[in-house]
Amino acid sequence: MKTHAVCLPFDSFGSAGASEGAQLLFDGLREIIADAEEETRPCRTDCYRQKVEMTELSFSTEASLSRWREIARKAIEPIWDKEDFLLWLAGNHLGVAPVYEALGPDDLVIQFDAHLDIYNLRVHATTPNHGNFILSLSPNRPEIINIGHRDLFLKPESVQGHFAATFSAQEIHSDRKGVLKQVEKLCKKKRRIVVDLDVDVFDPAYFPAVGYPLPFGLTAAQFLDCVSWLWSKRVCGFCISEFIPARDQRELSQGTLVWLLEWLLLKIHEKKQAE
Ligand SMILES: [Mn+2]
Repeated sequence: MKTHAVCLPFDSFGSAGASEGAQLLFDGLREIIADAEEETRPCRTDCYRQKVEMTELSFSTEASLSRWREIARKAIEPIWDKEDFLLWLAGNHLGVAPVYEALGPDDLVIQFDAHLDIYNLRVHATTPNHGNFILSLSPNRPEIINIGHRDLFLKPESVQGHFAATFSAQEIHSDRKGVLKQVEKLCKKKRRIVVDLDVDVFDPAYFPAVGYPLPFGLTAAQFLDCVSWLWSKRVCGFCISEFIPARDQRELSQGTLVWLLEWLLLKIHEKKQAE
């Protein structure tokens, strides 16, 4: 089993500057892989040597930009056909829509996001963007669970039907284990699971490099605990989006994500080696 890292530096229709985030993470991953290849002493990173393939998608022409969703989806399907792991580094959250579209109703996306991306209020655009893209997905889409939102606008009846369940950051703060037990139940009958991290789920104190920071978010440690709890063989993909390096402070956010990438590679490959 290999990991295929795909960089989709797309940040049209929301969070301009997030494409640089996708590229910076991709460069960080390249360095991680190069270090693993060059290491001569026994090391945990041995488990992912020769196991990571990297692809950068580009939308430098008008024709390719107009077909971005289709191009992105076509990059995903062969990876899952081989039952490899998909690591999707996107610009804004809309750039993760093709991953949702490559999944079906038997699958589940567990998204960590400060926002419930179904905003259709007066001030919001009606065409697909990074804050409403869930509304633009086909009916054949996977079930979605949100963890970590801080929404103060949407009525429960507006949320129902779009999400299998939503768990606010406040619920994580007050009863993380209780939330995770409920999520575990929802995972049970699902064929494949994708973890989708919109980095604004983090509290801005831990992760300032986002376009739309909201307070009272998750700590990096809480996020890591949630992902560890949810991890299983059925997790076939991990997405990261909305990282805007220009807003970072002392490379705090960048450091968090690069460490997370190394942790993920071990999570994906170390167990496989031991089995
Ligand atoms: Mn968000």
